Amino acid sequence: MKLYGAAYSRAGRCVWMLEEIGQPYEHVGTSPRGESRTPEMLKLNPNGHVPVLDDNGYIIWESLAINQYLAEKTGALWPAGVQAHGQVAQWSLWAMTEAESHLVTMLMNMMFLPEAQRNPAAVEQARTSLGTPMQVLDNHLANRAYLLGADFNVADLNVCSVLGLAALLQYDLSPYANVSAWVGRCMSRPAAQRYQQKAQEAMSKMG
Ligand SMILES: N[C@@H](CCC(=O)N[C@@H](CS)C(=O)NCC(=O)O)C(=O)O
Repeated sequence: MKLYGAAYSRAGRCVWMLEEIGQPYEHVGTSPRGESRTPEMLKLNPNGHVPVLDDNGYIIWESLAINQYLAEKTGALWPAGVQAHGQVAQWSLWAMTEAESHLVTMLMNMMFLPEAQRNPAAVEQARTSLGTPMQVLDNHLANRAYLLGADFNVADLNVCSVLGLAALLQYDLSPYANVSAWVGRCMSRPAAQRYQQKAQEAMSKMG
């Protein structure tokens, strides 16, 4: 099992999953700043993005699909039953389509773009738009500890790791008390702590 992608990038989501599984894996900290577009990397992922997982010659990309594959393959954090699998896909796709784009807009315009190109109005628009999916999640978590019920599984890992950007952006979770408590439960897991440590180390090496 070989994972490509720096732990501070979206590859961190898969680092967290691999840490949960607890089997040995090789981690190549490919930087998303150019290294993901070398001819060798483009052969693995023609999109030029990380993460990419090479499982003994089987190549898969897209962070949340990698995690779902790893869960099903190993049985770790993989709930039983076809309906539960549907819920895993539902929440993973929801995180990507309903929440991530707003977070990325905020990230670009608050941190990544050169200051002259940043658009504060886009940040405010994204912040407002993010409120809708956050309220959906908060309502869902009102009467359950985790997305599918009593147990943490790959759906939680996927959604929580996408929403991890919110912490980086100092997005205020306090209006969403159920989300805030759930994030606390997810992030206090030893594997999540190891992932965060790796992401911070990789970020500090980046300078
Ligand atoms: N939807 C993809 C997005 C992957 C993605 O955009 N990765 C970024 C790093 S966070 C990347 O590799 N960027 C480098 C580039 O586009 O050149 C996933 O979740 O895996």
